[in-house]
Amino acid sequence: AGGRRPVRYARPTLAARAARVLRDNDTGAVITAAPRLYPHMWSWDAAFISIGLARLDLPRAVAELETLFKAQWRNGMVPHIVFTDDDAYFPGPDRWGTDNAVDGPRNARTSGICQPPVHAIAVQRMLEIARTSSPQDRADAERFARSIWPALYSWHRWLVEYRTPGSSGLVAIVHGWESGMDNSPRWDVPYAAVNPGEELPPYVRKDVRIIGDPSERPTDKEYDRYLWLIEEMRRAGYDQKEIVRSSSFLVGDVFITALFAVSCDVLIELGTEFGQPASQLADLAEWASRAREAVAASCHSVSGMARDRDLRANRWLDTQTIAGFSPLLCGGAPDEVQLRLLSLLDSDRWCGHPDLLAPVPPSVSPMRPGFNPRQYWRGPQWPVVNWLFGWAFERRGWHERARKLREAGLRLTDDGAFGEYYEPFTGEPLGSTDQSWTAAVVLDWLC
Ligand code: 9WN
Repeated sequence: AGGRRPVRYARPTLAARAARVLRDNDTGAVITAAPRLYPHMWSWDAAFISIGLARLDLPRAVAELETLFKAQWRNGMVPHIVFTDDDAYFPGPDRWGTDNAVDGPRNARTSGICQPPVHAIAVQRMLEIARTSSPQDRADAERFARSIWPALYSWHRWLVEYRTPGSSGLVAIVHGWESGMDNSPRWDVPYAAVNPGEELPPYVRKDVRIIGDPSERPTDKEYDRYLWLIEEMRRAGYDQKEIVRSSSFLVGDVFITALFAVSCDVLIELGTEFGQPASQLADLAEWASRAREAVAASCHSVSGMARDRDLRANRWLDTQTIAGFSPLLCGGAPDEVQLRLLSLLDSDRWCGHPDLLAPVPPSVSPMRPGFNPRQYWRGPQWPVVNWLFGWAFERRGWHERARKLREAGLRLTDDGAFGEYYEPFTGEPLGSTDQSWTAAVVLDWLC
């Protein structure tokens, strides 16, 4: 499959280019998720960015996560966007209307929802990196891991207290944006029940003006629903209990639940090392085990794939996407299910598909109806998702599998464009280029 793209950078050059992307996207205050499309700080992007930055400039990496956590809501939520003054992105802070939210932060303008809890993972990775670089980095990273721990704990507690409703044990989302996989077919059924009211205030999208080919982005119909959910939350004054009680979208997200389980484990490791309160460590252990059980209980009896659950309609969502492999991230599924998932991941339905440029798992299997190789979370490969599986496999002791994913990720991104996502067959970078988190994971793979 080689040679379909004109440029393949050698590794040192690729690393230098990745470093430059992070430097160029630094406004001085934050590192934006991408230069034009995303001129703000995104929650899970910031976590990955800090991992990449830890190699280049540890104090800058620390500052990035500190900025994010300074915008943490007083109830513990880490907001999905911390806004800069740039107004090139829609919806901006005025449309979110969180300024007067009871639990909102005082010193930052933010969105009113969250994103996947990968921050503990980032802190631990930063620490590992700093320990191999210099005594100064090591001391700074240890100080940081100790000081950020209570904020990470309260973020996890928020997910349990406000976002684990009902008996499924899955962490629930109230907007597809919270999943980080905005328009994944995972959400098609629950979104079909979201009916934008007449009162939806008019709006103009800015993303499609920046991305030359609008078909790489979600549709207008999808955007109406995204905006309608914001409208509902605004009206509820961002009162979480009320939103979970009444919003038209409430889905147990199995991918977030798996990340939550493993992030709780990581937080326990950090907390044990840095002498955090035993009662909080015990909470985390209980949360991790409940989350793991929920992920295992979601697995389909035939395919083994983990499933999201529509908590409004009370039914499993059988759409098969990359999120179906969630049990591989956190463990806890029966061995036999895990083996089935691993062989499915290797099969021609996923990473073993003969036409892939690089064996990186696509967001949706190329063999599924509805697979679209160019549209956002409906088919393209996302380097960060590949990083997460590689990181988890390494942690689980599956070194050879982790190495293969790393190599595949580097093959996909060696064009040096740092695409937001990639067309799986041609390797064409799609969406934004110079995307910060892509540059960050490439740096982590290379070093
Ligand atoms: C909405 C920033 C973010 C990522 C998400 C990705 C995309 C935003 C958008 O960009 O979402 O949050 O406007 O499309 O889906 O995962 O964090 O990179």
